[in-house]
Amino acid sequence: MKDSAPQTIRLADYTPPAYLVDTVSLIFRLDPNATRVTSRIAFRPNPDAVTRDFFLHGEELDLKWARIDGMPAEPVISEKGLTCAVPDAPFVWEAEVEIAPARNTALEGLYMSNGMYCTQCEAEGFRKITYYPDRPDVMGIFTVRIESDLPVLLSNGNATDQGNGWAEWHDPWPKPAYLFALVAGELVAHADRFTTLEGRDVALNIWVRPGDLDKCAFGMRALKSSMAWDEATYGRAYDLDVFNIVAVDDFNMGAMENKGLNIFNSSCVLANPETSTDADFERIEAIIAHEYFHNWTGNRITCRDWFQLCLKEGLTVFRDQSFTGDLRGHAVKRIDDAQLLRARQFREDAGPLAHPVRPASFVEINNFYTVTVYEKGAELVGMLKRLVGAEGYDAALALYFDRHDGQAVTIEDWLACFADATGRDLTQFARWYEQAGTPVVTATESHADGTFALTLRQETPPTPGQPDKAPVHIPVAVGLLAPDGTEVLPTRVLELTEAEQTFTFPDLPERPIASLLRDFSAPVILRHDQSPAERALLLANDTDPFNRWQAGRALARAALLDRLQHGADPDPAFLDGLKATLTNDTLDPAFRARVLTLPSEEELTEAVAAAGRTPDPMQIHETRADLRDIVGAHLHDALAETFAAMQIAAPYDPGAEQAGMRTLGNLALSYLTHLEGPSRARSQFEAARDMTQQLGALSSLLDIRDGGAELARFRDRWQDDRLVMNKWFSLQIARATPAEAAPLAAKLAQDPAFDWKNPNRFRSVFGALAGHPAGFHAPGGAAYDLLVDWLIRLDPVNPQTAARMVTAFETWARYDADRQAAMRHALERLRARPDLSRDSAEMVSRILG
Ligand code: B3K
Ligand code: ZN
Repeated sequence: MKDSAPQTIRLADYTPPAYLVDTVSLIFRLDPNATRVTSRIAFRPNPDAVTRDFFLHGEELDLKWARIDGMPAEPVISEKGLTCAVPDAPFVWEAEVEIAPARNTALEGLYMSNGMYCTQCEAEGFRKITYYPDRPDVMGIFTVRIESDLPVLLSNGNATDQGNGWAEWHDPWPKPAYLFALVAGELVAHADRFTTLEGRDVALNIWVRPGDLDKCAFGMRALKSSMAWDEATYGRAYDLDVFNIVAVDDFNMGAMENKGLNIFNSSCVLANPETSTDADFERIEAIIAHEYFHNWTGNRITCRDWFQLCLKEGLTVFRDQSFTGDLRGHAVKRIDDAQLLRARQFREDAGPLAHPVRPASFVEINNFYTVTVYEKGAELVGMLKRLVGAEGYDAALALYFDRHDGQAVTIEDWLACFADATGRDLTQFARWYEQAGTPVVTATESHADGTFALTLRQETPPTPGQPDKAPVHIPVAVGLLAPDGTEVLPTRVLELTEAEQTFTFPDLPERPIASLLRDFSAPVILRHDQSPAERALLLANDTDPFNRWQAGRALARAALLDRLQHGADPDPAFLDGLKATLTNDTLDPAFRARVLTLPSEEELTEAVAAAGRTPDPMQIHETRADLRDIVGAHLHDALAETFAAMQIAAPYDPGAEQAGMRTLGNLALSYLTHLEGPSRARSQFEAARDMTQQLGALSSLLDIRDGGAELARFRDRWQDDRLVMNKWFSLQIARATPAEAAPLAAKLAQDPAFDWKNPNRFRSVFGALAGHPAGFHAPGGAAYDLLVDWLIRLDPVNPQTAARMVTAFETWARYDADRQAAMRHALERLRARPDLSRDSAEMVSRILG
């Protein structure tokens, strides 16, 4: 059903619910086309309510009957839900609705995937299951009965009883409806157990289709590490007798933290060395941790309303980042997180979709599960920790868990815990949650009479709806090095709160070299002019590994930009710095690989646009390729030695040590293949014992327009493995030449294995195309038209996934007039669809402005 006029929901309009829920009993009689859902809900008036208007959300439901305290009710039904006259006292609502999971292609609510029933309720999917106050500040205790012939019937909480064709579940913890889940199917479990620090014996299961049992061991290990970590680090123990994870093939995002019953996109939980890369393993470990950590940050303490989404997401991302850092090393993790933030969040912040970490309004909340809410949200937690110190952070979190357990709260409540636990005034810090845009911090230095002075200026550019910005509270971690490379001032956190401030450092007879924004202490763009020699010195000597990498990055960016503008050859300081890093065996291979990877085309595009020029995607692509070959030639012998040194004889292990070696080995291979041709890559492909090596080799071959035969063999070998086949689709597009990318995507979209209704498969083609800047923006605009053709097809079937992919166009304004016109034209074509979803309509109109 279509909305006549999509409504804007505003944070400022929040009102408490009129009625609260004590208990909910649901009975599901499952049927693909006619599932019956009976609900029995105990309501009571909310003492804090401002109205007594009773409203239950409900969409696409066929109401069979409704009763209040046993008497027939007469609700008034609209597209959005129902209203009804109800007592001004506690009462019991009962109703039965019919829904059709098999026809639910949007994958929101109760739907089917490969014959299995599953649910996705966050944010507002529960209203497609039954009539209910579907808002996170209404928390109830759920009891669920499932009736079906399928052998495995799961819901939240603990299993209480079961028989032939039915099962009952009870979740003792009050929760909002978005955390409800149900799964029914022919599933098998990889089972294990965990004993909590409170002595609770918990049954752990990863439920999969029978053929996938050999891909569960790693996920189980990650789950147990996550449980132990949350106990050791945050003092948080698990609180039910069972923890179930289910793998589902058709899923709009990564995974979902439903209480006691996490549902995962199969690509985010299933792994084994033959089919999964090191990057897959690391991502799976992090997502399992993330969903598990939500049990406390999200479930036990939830959000008052969806504007507070970062309260659970920013914090939970921060927690999963710390977990990965503890397991795999903080330096490399910080580099990866900063790169993701810069590549994707800075881009969002700089364009028409910019919004605050806590948005003030939305049309479709699913459009706000963004890098800004998640990753910038996590950065805000990190900054708080840096400002109050590790002990202050622990005290604030202890207070948060103690004070708000069982509640649905706000960012104000969260910040109050920090203020109360540490005595710090966070009034100005709160601006980070309200103000969109990436602050630009400009640093200038002077040195006189033994005193070094550092002046920091901050400015946040205007963003849609926010023309004027106020200064934010920025922790800038700083260290100083002497010209011989020794550290003369260890890290200290400066607090930049004004538009401009000068910090002085006495007793420095020699002018020091400043290492600023160590550990990427704030999500800002730092402008700090340093000479190539100073940067090379930092690359070689900085004690802060992040800034060591950053110095190399700055050199690489400068080399690329100089070449782009003036055709200049790279500064020898850059090439020598890379060589010194590559050959320094005392450095972790994973770290060396980060330094040796040139900035992406996307990063360069951003840099060109930020300098006020119009990026030419083709020129950027070619310049980067040129520089890659120059670097490769300069480092040739070292690369060959490194490649040899990174070969591993031991059996595959997905841990950081081996993974780092394979990353560096594959990077060396890619440089070498460009220089020497296909033979090394071909041998690696032949000998590969794991997917990381196989894909690394194939990628290098495709990069030099070779590897056709290997690609065909890869397909033959993996045609029955849907997750590996996603890689087959995406890799060829990612490695295609700019001119070939769109035609190849068009061709692959006609492949019999291209199941476009499966979000993973859709993204494996069109996400890959959108992620290939020179291919997506190749002259003529074929990629724009192709993507829009497919979005027009996908939108009525799965609005959420379609709307997400519209972000491919968010950067249109930074390109030349022809590309702008072509992108606008493509978007107008989408906008003109008579039945465009609310999801995509909101995205298109925000992007076009
Ligand atoms: N909370 C879910 C995301 C739900 C997205 C709804 N469109 C996964 C996560 O962040 O853990
Ligand atoms: Zn989350």
